[in-house]
Amino acid sequence: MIPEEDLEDGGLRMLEVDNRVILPELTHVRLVITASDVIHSFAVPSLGIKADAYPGRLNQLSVLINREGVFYGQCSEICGVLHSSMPIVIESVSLEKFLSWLDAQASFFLLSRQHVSLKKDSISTQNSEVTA
Ligand SMILES: [Cu+2]
Repeated sequence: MIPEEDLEDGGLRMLEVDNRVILPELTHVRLVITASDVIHSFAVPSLGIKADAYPGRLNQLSVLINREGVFYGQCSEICGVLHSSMPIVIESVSLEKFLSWLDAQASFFLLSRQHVSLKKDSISTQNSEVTA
């Protein structure tokens, strides 16, 4: 959740998130839902979807979004003291925009992995210098 003082103009209080779920429009998508701590409920009323998220179990939903847009939801289970701080935002985009977003994400994670492996290489190089 984005704190109120960090909201941009037009941002919705208590509903904006750091990372939106980006999905393509006019495409059948299956969402696999789970939890890592307690029981939550993944609900986006404007899309007509709601599914419980249980630790150690997988639950699934199918969704077909007919248009581009932004859809807001929240956890709808009383899951703990931070229950009111669990917004969900799904952004539906065209397939072309989705694919370019996917490429950007892949590049980002690939660069991140290279950065990590470079760090590991420098660590092992340092260790071999010490042991040699
Ligand atoms: Cu929750």
